[in-house]
Parts: sequence; structure tokens; C-alpha cells
Amino acid sequence: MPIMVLVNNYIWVEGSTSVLSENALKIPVIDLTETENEDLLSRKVVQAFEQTGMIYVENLPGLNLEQIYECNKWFSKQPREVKDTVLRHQWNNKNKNIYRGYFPVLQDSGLFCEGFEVGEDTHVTFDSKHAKSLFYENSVWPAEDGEIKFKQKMHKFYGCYHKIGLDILRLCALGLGLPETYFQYMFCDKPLSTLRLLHYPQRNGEPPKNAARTKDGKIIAVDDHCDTEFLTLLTTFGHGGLEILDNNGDWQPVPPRPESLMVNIGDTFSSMMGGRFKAVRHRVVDLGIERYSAAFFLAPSYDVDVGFDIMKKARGETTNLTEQPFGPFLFRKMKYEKKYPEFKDLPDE
Ligand SMILES: O=C(O)CCC(=O)C(=O)O
Ligand SMILES: [Fe+2]
Repeated sequence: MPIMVLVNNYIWVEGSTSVLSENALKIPVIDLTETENEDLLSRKVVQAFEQTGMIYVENLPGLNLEQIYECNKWFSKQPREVKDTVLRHQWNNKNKNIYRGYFPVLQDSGLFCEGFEVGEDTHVTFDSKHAKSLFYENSVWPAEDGEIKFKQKMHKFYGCYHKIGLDILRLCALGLGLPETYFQYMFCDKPLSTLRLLHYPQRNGEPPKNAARTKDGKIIAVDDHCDTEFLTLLTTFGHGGLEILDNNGDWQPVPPRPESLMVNIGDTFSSMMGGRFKAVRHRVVDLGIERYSAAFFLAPSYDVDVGFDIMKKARGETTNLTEQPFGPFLFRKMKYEKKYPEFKDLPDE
């Protein structure tokens, strides 16, 4: 049984391989309020996305990680009857929500956690040929018991995450020698970003015989993957278990950093950068304890073209790629290429 230690209000698992020196991976810490030397800061961001594909970000305007943790714990302890009201249609055919909402632990799927996902929620009515796309489905919300203002907080955090994501993209643009507002147009009109709360229950008894394992025998809770969207902003509330594949092909634990987000590049951004920015492969290993995390996947709007090479276009060169709206790109990746267990049964659009 690992020993739990409380450090700065975060639970760290003593002796866990995930609490290593930050330098082992050379993940730089970016302070979003360090505005006096943005030149240096933006170059640091670009270099990290080229080399490791990950940064820590601290001083997060408006984002209270403790409160997100509270939301996550509140949702995960709701009785199954409450969770059933927001369960996706595929597991509860009384519900209409196909894309947003709750997914349960899917035994033997390579994803040993339950999750709750929301979108921007401002798409109630709008005039677009994509208004009926499942990506623009409204979020669904559980009944509240008065303990915390769950829906209100989730909306607030969604907005903060979005702003932080755009701030990081502003630094990327500066570091790449592009106008600082270069990326903003992609996200200003009904972005498809998702805020996801994950809860990994402690496994009781013998682990499943066919569970995927690391070379040294640890059980995998989330299989090796890259994120699909533009940027991922992740917090694990101090829990270890996240590992990334380094440039030598070795899996390295990513130590959680108090009061900070871990930010990595998704496939969309990586492909638009011609691979220069690395969509880092990552996985979660089961350390034998209950675990929580929250991920915000910053994603462009449905119609935004993601089928070109940003740097080539900026240099006025032809990019050879064909126009590719983000919505269908995301759908194809999730359902057909990656076959994510929680999305593989999405109906075709
Ligand atoms: O729970 C984590 O630490 C990571 C989860 C993850 O990689 C994902 O949701 O894409
Ligand atoms: Fe991921």
C-alpha cells in the first residue's frame, strides 16, 4: 500500500515512481504573469513544444484547482441514479445526450476511469449548418444537492481554461515570430473545447488478467495515446501515474506540480506545425490508489480549416494539404483512427 503524504494540500504518493525530479524530463515552468520578458518566455514555450511537447503553467488567472478538485470529487460521489440522468445515450437509451455527459468505467477497455464532460454550452440556438452536429450538443447537468454550485463553477472554469489556453497560444505565436493574435480566430466562434473530469476508482481484488501492463508489470489505467485537439490543459491534483514517451522511446513519469497545469500539444496543432510541435504520447499507470484528474481540451470551431501548414503559409509557401474543417477531422480521429473506447460507438454524422 503506498504511503500518502499531504504536501501543499495535494496528496503525493511517497515512493511512487511519479514523484521524480522535474529535471529528468526538462519540462519548463511557464509563469503566465511574467509579462516583462515575453520574448524569452515565448521562446521557452516554443522550445519545449518542439522538444518534449509539454510545459507546466503556473499563476493561472481565475482558475482555482482546489475548487475543480471539489467539483470532481462531488460528481464522482453522486449515486448511480444521479449519474444515470447524465449518462450518454449509448449506456442509457432514455437520455438524448450522445457526446456530452457521463461515461462509466468501461471494464477491460484500456480506460479504467469514469468521466464527465461538458462543452461551451452557448450553442442553444444558432444559425449554422452544423447546429445539429453532435459536437454542438448542449451539456447535461446533474441535479445539485446544495453542497457546491457544480454547474456554475464548471461554467466559470471552462471560461478560465479557455482564456489560459489562448494565452499559451499567444506565447506560441510570439515565439514562432507570428502576430500574437494569430491563433485567436480559430477559437472565437463556438469552439468545440471540452472540460473533462476523470475519476479512477481504486481497483479491488486481483487486477483483470488481460489488463494492459507496463514492462515492469504496472497496470495501465489509460492506454498510450496522443490527444487529438489543439492543446490539453491537465491537472492531476497531485496524483502521480501520468507518463510520457521521451525522445529515446522510454516512458517517463511526469511529476505533478502544485498549483500548476501540465499543458501538451494535440494532434491537430502538431499536424498544422508539420510535426515541429510534438503531440506527446502519454498514458496513465495504476498506482493502486484512487485518482482524480481534470483535462481541458482546447479545440477550434467546427468549420475552422486545420488542413494547412501554419509556418509554410506564414512564409507564403504552398502547403500541399487540402482544406480540412476541424469537426470532421475530430470525428474521424476519435471514432475511426483512435477508436477511443468512450467514443467508438458515436453515430456517423
Ligand atoms: O488522467 C490523466 O492524467 C490523463 C488523462 C488523459 O490523458 C486524457 O484524458 O486524455
Ligand atoms: Fe490524454
